[in-house]
Amino acid sequence: MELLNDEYYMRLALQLANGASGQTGVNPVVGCVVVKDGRILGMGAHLKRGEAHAEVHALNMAGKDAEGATAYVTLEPCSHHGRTPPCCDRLIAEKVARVVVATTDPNRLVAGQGIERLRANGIEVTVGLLQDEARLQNEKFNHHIVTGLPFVTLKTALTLDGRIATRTGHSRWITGPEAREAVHTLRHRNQGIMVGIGTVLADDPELTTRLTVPGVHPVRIVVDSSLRIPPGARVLNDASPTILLTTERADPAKERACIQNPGVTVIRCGDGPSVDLKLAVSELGKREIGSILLEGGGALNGAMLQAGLVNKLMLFYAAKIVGGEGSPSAFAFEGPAEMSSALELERIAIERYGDDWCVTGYPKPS
Ligand code: AOF
Ligand code: ZN
Repeated sequence: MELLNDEYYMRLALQLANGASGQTGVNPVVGCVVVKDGRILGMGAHLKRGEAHAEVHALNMAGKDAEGATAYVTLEPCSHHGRTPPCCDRLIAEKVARVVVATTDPNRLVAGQGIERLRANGIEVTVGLLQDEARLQNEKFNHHIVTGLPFVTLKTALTLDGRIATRTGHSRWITGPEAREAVHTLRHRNQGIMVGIGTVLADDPELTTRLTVPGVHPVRIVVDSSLRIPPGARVLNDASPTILLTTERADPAKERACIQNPGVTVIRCGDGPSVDLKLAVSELGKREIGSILLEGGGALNGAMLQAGLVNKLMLFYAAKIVGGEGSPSAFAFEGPAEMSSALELERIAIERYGDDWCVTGYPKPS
């Protein structure tokens, strides 16, 4: 009976966390539910980096009644002084009797110490309930906190024959409105959105989040090895930030012109003819961009895949075939000689969006 109850409340905590997805920056999403005698006393979610953690919101709501209660938390309560005081100390101070944790915190400043401290103070702790869901929910945070690199999700719309445009370059639209709306949700859920200069030159996109409900805009990241971006490009001329990734070879005068626009940053990555993508991604990670939606053309997608910098793929297939000898493919890279060396995906999921399908997968480690 207790296990069933536990699962019910942990699911609720996961839902609370999910509601804040996309608005916590490099921080995880976390939900907390405080329960006593079959009654929910407090609920909370971490809503913004630098502001209260989930446990604090839920305990504030529960007030004095938290004594003797059970707290359900989707992530191990923190034990460190970060931007806010440790949550485990607060749970101890409120005399909570039991804490149910979905998964441990991979942040090395916590990493099991939160659980240890709760136990050392006589609190019963259960760990691992709905762990897989909880880990998946924070896959971006888990990657960034451990590697210092952003979690890169490659997203593309493509025809069944793997093309992203017709032989004339025409591409509007491959997928229908439902899939395109889903992409705007993905933009909201990533801190950065990355494209190649080819996309900017061809479409002059805004690269913002346009949803039926308001969303958070990601930082626009343009890979532009020789700063070919035109001064009038939309991504340079609105209030949202844009990062241009270029090389040491780019003309300093062009850089000066670009950074005249407020919100524009230029990062030089390597002195080769094209941007050193490994270096670029690590620079972005250092600037606390913990997640990137890669919406490249075939060349950038291919280069990022080849460099092993893609963590997840979301491929929106339309039931269309365009053929054409030169029509651009979603992945332009040399590719292996043997089928046995193809890049394989694992943990595949397929979802339907209107008339289209999204195939999600993760590159198999080679
Ligand atoms: C929790 N509950 O709701 C969250 C936790 O800089 P701070 O103070 O926001 O701390 C961020 C770190 O705290 C983050 O890297 C992760 O380890 C943990 N996040 N922990 O107990 C929460 N958001
Ligand atoms: Zn905390």
